[in-house]
Amino acid sequence: MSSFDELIKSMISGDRRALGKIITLMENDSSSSAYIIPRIHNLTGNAHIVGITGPPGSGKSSIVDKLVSCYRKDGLKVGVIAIDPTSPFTGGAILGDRIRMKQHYTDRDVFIRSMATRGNLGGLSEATGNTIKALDAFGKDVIIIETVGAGQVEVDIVKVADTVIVVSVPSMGDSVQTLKAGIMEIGDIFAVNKADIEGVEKCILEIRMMLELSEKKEGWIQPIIKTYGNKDEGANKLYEAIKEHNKYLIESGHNEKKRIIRGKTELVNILQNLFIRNLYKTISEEEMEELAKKIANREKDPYMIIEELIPRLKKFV
Ligand SMILES: Nc1nc2c(ncn2[C@@H]2O[C@H](COP(=O)(O)OP(=O)(O)OP(=O)(O)O)[C@@H](O)[C@H]2O)c(=O)[nH]1
Ligand SMILES: [Mg+2]
Repeated sequence: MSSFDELIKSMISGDRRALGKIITLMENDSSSSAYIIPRIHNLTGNAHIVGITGPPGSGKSSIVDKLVSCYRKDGLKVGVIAIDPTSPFTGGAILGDRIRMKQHYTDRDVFIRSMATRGNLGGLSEATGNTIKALDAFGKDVIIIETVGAGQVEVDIVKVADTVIVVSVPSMGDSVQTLKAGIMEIGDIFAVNKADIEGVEKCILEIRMMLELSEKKEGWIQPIIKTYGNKDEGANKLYEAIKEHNKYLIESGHNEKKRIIRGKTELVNILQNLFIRNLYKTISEEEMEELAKKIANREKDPYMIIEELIPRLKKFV
């Protein structure tokens, strides 16, 4: 039996250290994923995947901490993936998560994992997808993914999550406007956090107005819930709304549709990464630089170059 098989076996039997190792292996090296995923794929598809996104500092981790307590009260096993696009090297926000969720770090039925994006979106999606699979195969009932609402990542979350919570805070002013671009459509539930500070009703009104203008979800009215990340109040309502949304997904058959979208996303992500990796194996950084210079000084155009490169790229398409 290979050491990978041993590790997979240990993970399936509930060894948290093995789970951590497997996630690291898959994060660092795609060929590990190509070995591990086929051996765990059949054990996945049971967890409810919840995405939570919103501006930096809006209280996402504080809310996750409260939600984890709700799940644990019901005896459910929880996985948390905190994606940190802001500080790949300093680990600042990761440290913040550790402080925010510290009461759960010692709970054996809660597994918290932070991931830095390292500016690699495609890679992030592949790694996140594989981490979700590992947690799912490990037997987690729910997997919560926290991402800072910063561009593409928050829109991508919708492709991996069953239920998406969008967090906003009252004093955001213009930020509510920036939420508009794409984010209203992805939210299944809206949390107005820091509801203890002024302007909460105005914020709710603004969200409601924007929801009126955006595309409706068939058979689901997105609730707007006041939360207090620093107090227990509100978290229960949010928890109930998440359960309600899960019920709606199952009863309406949307769950199946989401699974198909997810399958497609997985395929595209893996293919994209495979292509990019092979591309860089085929063309050196120096050659890429030379080609880019030719485009810049109008010696050649990108399509012309690709035409020339195709014979070399053929072997992996
Ligand atoms: N007043 C008030 N402060 C809150 C509330 N919820 C969270 N905070 C505080 O807001 C700060 C940021 O909270 P986090 O939970 O770390 O926010 P986050 O969105 O996870 O932050 P990043 O992951 O860094 O984007 C912390 O100091 C919290 O204590 C709330 O409801 N009211
Ligand atoms: Mg956080």
